[in-house]
Amino acid sequence: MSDTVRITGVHAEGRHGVHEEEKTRPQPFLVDVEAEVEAARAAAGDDLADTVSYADIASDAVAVVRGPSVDLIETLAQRIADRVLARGALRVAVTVHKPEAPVGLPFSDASVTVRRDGPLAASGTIRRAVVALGANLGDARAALDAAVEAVRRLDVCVTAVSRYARTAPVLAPGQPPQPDYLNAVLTLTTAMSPLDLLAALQRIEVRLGRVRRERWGPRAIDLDIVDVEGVASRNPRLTLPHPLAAGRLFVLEPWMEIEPDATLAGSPVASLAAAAAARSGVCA
Ligand code: PH2
Ligand code: MG
Ligand code: MG
Repeated sequence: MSDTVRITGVHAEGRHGVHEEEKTRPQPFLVDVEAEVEAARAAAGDDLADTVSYADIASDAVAVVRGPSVDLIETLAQRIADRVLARGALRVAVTVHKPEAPVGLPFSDASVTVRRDGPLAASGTIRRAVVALGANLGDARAALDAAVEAVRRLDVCVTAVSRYARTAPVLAPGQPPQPDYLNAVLTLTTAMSPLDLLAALQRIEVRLGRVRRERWGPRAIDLDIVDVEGVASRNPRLTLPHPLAAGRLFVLEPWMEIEPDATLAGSPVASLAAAAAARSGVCA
């Protein structure tokens, strides 16, 4: 479920069209945009920084319409969609109207609508993803085994699974003690969208007995998407790369074992691991 930020009838003059005359004499274009966003955090905190501003969308539309001349309103709509997706929208629909197009017959409006998925919602491109597994309740080894098996049954190809490492729990200040974790990392390729992969991993967590009690509480199984090739997201439902992974040895070390040359947001995982180990006073 997501929310919609909508602005309609954004007006600007532009020089777009197939006919030579259209490239010199400006004519009006009107733009409607529907951006799918996750507005719950913005609404809870009353903070514009957590959503996409309709004013920014309007300035995207105006910039494209006033920008370089193109033949097609499809191209304008695509360019506006790209800009709105870059602002963090999950999906977008952009309609460009050209009410004074030189049609040569009476008409009231000509328009094109394009609908585009942002990287979190887009499926159909095969991408590599990194998933971190952790468990510290019950039979953790059996839980990791079952989770890996369940992931293999998704529409994915599991390309590597690390060894299982026993790790001390990383806790928030003041949190009561917890049993040690068993952690692992796996890599996979999939054409599922990152959001569909997230939903599938959450179903596996539920089937394996996960209950959500408290943040960072002990858990029967935890499956976190650490990284998806080519995707950066600040969406609260799925932030990519995982915002804490760069400092977590229990993710970096198993990951390095299966992908020694991996990078996370541009930094080699090996150097991140060395830095995290130095901070924790452990020899890497
Ligand atoms: N996961 C947490 C919090 N702390 N500590 C270890 N060692 N391993 C984890 O997987 C882990 C943690 C929240 O997901
Ligand atoms: Mg986690
Ligand atoms: Mg998790």
